[in-house]
Amino acid sequence: MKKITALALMAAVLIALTSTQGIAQYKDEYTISTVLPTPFPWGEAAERWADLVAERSDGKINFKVYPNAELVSGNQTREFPALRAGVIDFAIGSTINWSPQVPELNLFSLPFLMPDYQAIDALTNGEAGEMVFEAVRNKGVVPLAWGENGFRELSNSKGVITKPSDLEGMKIRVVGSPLFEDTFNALGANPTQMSWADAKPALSTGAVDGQENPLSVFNIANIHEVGQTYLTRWHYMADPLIFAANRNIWANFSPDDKAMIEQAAIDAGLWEIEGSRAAVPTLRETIEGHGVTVTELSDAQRAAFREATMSVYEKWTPMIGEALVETAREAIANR
Ligand code: X2X
Repeated sequence: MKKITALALMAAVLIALTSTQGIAQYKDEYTISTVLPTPFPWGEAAERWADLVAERSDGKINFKVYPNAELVSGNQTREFPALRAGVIDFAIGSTINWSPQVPELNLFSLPFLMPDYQAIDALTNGEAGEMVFEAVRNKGVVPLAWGENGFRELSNSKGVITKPSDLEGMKIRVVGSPLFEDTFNALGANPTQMSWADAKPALSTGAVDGQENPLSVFNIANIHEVGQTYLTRWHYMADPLIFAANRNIWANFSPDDKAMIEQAAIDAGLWEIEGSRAAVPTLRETIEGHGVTVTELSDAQRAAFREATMSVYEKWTPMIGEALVETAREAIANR
């Protein structure tokens, strides 16, 4: 009798201990949402994260990647709310797609703010990056690490673009935040917002004349096949990717597993950033090999685009936050 009571007590203590430490119950599978699948760098980053977590947990924690924003029926700007609500456990999201819910993420979309990779790194690895992560946290999602979709370049089916007036009246597919509509309106173009799932069909029917995406996306999605034979490398903005977790899912992991999952995200992110940057020269050659006219802008030509989009800064700086934009500018100036 006494033995049974002692055993029952021990069992009760064990249950209490495991639940306060949050290691009571792990799910059989955790979802990771992405917009792009493999072999896009974004999809590769997610697979890498899943592999590292499986390996480092000896198979105990199982992540499964759901690309094409399929957990939100392809509607990529609904990914963040779904992650916050727990419809999705983890995600690697573009700052563009999450910016409708986290206005601070529009920082990276300010046209011609970041001239080079060092500028991106100065933001993500510095105080500005911390401020952005804090904003994500305040919206109820746990940010873990950075990745990168890449500098977004402009393609179209009509002709070479070297100056704002070349964009006059052109129908351009844009994504996510209304900031993009302001940028393209400022340039005299005719922007149309649509999801990535709708972009290629719209390009192939000629419903739109152009689009903007990193070279990796242009090449892997074979955008040259839908009449996009002119590409201008204007590097007007780059969208970092954020590895993140649902808050309740995150709270349920033990401290050791949290540290492991976060480190795996950091490692997968660094690997992806390095790989996608290194691929750019080859991508450029491949795209030219497909008969696409690739135009590089001089600094003076870029300055003309920058000048033409200054109104975007005026309108969006208050929404992003004066302090954040200032911190970012300083970090870029001192990079
Ligand atoms: O929709 C796009 O253009 C894409 C795939 O680059 C993003 O999700 C931001």
